[in-house]
Amino acid sequence: MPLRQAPDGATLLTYRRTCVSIPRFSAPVPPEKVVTALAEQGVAIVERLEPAAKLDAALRELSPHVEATPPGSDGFAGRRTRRTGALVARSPICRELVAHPFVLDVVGRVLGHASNFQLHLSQLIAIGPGEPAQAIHRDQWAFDFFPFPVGYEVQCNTIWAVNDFSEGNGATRVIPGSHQLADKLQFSEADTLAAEMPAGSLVFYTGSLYHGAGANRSDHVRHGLNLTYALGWLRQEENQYLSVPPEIARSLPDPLLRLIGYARGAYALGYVDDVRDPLDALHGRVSQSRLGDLEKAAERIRGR
Ligand SMILES: O=C(O)CCC(=O)C(=O)O
Ligand SMILES: [Fe+2]
Repeated sequence: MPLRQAPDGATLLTYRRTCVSIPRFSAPVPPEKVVTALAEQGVAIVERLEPAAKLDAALRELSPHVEATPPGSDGFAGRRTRRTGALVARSPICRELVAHPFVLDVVGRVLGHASNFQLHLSQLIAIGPGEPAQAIHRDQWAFDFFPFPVGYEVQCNTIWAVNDFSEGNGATRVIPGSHQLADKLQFSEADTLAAEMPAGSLVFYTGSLYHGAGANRSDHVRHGLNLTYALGWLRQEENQYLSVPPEIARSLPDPLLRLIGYARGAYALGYVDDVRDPLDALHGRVSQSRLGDLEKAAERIRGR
């Protein structure tokens, strides 16, 4: 990860003065409050949005796949960390969580400046004991380090606590307010706060927030379910068309398929052969729809 030092001490000083705590809510909470906190701090925790037992059941559904997952091959992925993906194909509970109405409501407002958003990746992150802290980074650097303008969010992440997240077991480390800082800054663990939360809670953060997985100094594995959403015109980090094989995809409901990428972004992105809708192509139907909404596209040009 090509990090570099902060160009001037002032930026870090500003951060230290304003970073007090991570915005924290208890479910149920109106989505607007979470969206406001995300606009202000780039991060927000919603405690106990789902029963801990539900996350535990998801872990049981995934456990054969987790056992078969090799640990990471470099320090960033974590040599004592397993990252198990294809969660939409592998876990009915994860399908529910990917399409969680409250989460989609929040994400839809954070990414509402584009014509649609989609699932970017699904990953159960199992951090083993002894894993050091991950380098502090922005997830949107995945887009080949393109310098998106400050305030233009391209990604909204969620990490569900499958077991309790604590400072000692590798809770995600975040720098509230850092979504507004310059790009490619370098931070250390001491600059961050631990997103501690009980199982069944989740932390939302934008792709612009500086963060990283914490060090696991405990004797047990930290399980976090990372479900990330990004603008429909960006390439997905996890290739859903291969991660969810067509025979499984055909059994999934249309709204979930749209969410994982069987949708056209903007006016024409993602069509199949003779400008067919991807859902028509998946189900082997003749085209029942035309391209996207031309009038809406025209409105966007006019800036409405
Ligand atoms: O697992 C975590 O707490 C965060 C992981 C992360 O930030 C990443 O892998 O990009
Ligand atoms: Fe990350």
